Amino acid sequence: MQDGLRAVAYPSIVAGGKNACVLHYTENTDKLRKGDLLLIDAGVECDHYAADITRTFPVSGKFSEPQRLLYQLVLDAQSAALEQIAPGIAWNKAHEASVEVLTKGLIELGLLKGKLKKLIKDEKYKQFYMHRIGHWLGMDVHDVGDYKIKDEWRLLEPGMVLTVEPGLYVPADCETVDKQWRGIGIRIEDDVLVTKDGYEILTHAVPKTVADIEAIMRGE
Ligand SMILES: [Mn+2]
Repeated sequence: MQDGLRAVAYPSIVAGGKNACVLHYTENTDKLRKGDLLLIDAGVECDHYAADITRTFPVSGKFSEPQRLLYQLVLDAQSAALEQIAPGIAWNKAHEASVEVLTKGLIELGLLKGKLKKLIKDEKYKQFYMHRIGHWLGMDVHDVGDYKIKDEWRLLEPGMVLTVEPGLYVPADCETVDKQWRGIGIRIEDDVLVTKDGYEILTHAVPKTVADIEAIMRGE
């Protein structure tokens, strides 16, 4: 271990298949099955600062069509959220952007039925996306710091570090959606620094597009 890398920042989550739908699954004892996705949420501390990274990738190297469609949707939601990271933008904007993209995509794919605005207002997306976009990151993985000041969402400032981690989790027993979607859990999480002009993804070196993940799984 190189100097400065001291310990894991939190218990790793290594969740194959439907275990990825259990948000804090840390038993990490199940067998991985061909055709399933594997979600790994893991980070080490470096010079006492925590990292918190999640990637989801196919065990056998290639996404199935339903897995790819949901994965791309989560990635699109993350891109939309990242567009809301800049000084002066309220903390909740990234979350709202992720909710809008995910809800719209879930309608298009047929997992949710109804009008976008109403589904968002009624929080129907929460059956598949039940956590928020992220948290402050620093010397602790869920670092100290207010998210609201006097009832107003805090504005981002240069030097702040946060995670951007949308996800979709379709319970294995979810009878309101077509069978092909059930038991798929996906999260994509990067660590992001707010800069003077926008943001920098500190974890950019870890592949996350469908093409890059399938290439690395082929050993390229
Ligand atoms: Mn996190």
